Amino acid sequence: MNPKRAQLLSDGYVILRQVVPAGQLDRMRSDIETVVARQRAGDPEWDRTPQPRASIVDQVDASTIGAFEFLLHPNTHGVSAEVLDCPTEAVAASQALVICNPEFTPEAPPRPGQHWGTDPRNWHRDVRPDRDGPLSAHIEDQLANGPGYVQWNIALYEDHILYVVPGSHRRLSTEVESSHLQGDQGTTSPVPESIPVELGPGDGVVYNNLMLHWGSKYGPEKKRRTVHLGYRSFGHIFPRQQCNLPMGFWNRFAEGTPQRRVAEHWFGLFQTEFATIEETFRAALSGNGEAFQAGLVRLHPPEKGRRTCLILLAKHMLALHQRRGLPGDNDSGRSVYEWQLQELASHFTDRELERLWRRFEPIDEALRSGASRHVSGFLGPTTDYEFEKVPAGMTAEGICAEVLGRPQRPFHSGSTPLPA
Ligand SMILES: O=C(O)CCC(=O)C(=O)O
Ligand SMILES: [Fe+2]
Repeated sequence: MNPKRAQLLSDGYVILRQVVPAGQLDRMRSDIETVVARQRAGDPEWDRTPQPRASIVDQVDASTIGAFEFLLHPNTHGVSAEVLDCPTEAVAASQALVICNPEFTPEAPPRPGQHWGTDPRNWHRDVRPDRDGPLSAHIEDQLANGPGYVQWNIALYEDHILYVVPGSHRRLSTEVESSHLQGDQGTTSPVPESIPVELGPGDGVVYNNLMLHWGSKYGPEKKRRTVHLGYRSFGHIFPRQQCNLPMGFWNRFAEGTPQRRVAEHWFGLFQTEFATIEETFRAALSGNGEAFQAGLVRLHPPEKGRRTCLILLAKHMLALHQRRGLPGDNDSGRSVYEWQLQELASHFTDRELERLWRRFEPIDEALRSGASRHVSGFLGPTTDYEFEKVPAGMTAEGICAEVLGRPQRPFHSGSTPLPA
């Protein structure tokens, strides 16, 4: 195994020096400064936002396209493919932001689990149980197969803000961590065994965002321009990350250029996967077990961990069901994933979506405990979805039978056993 992948699998992150080659740093800084200036000019809230961010793809133009081209570089795209153990042709960028410092001293972040979600200045894993399912499902899948997504922080100026707990992506939080996080200010102070990721100008960290991490201190003291990227692999596992780049992102590159071809290919990877999702849902609708299995195998080739793919399909189904009846025409300002969901919803009639949803509903029900709460160390709002554990008795076979309209026996929901 290549050493970078080995380190990503064991520690959850790899620090790399000069991801932005020294000779390109000045140009990258100036392109990104233009991106940030544009985002700021277009957002009246920018100067009041404690964690200001800019969208690279939305803000580049022909003269600053270098900031977007950097996503195709061997040091970013190439290394992502290397650590994901995939050919570069099977890896696509899915996120491209710049994290900036606020120009004022913000108040302490709100407690985790607000109705709108959780501020990343609290310790967290990038997991939302309401949208992603329980953490242990993702850990199980990735222990068997490795991750299908990596995230990057690439510092254009020295940056020690991100803290991580090495190895925490391979397990649930320990009792020590949980009691720290539950304590007064526990989500905003260093967790035992955590370390700051120390990046010099141009350095980057590629990491598994299942790992416990923390955006420790956002303030005006130090300029922060940290490029925050995500890359997805295809044909390996079916991860929870979809394409957050804005719809039409490939159009930023001039027609006929090699960069344009790469970006179009990336969109093609996401579209091909979505076509498989559609076929899989259609197979469920018609009760065609063989076609359903074939779709699953394409989405998640290894058998081990396929239950996680089924849980995520239930999440996508929920999102589709919520979109039934909405118009699907306008793509301005939307991410590729939002566009794809709307597009897919429009391929089904309302009755079909209703029928499909009723097939997936028992899975959704079983993933809820019935009691709303927020567990520190997660993103998202307070919810009754299970944060950590997959309900006892929920197997891949059981889910398939349910979805194909041949339920075996009800799943046990919740994790509290009934008194004898
Ligand atoms: O500020 C950082 O580097 C961390 C941000 C983060 O964890 C997030 O946005 O989820
Ligand atoms: Fe995060």
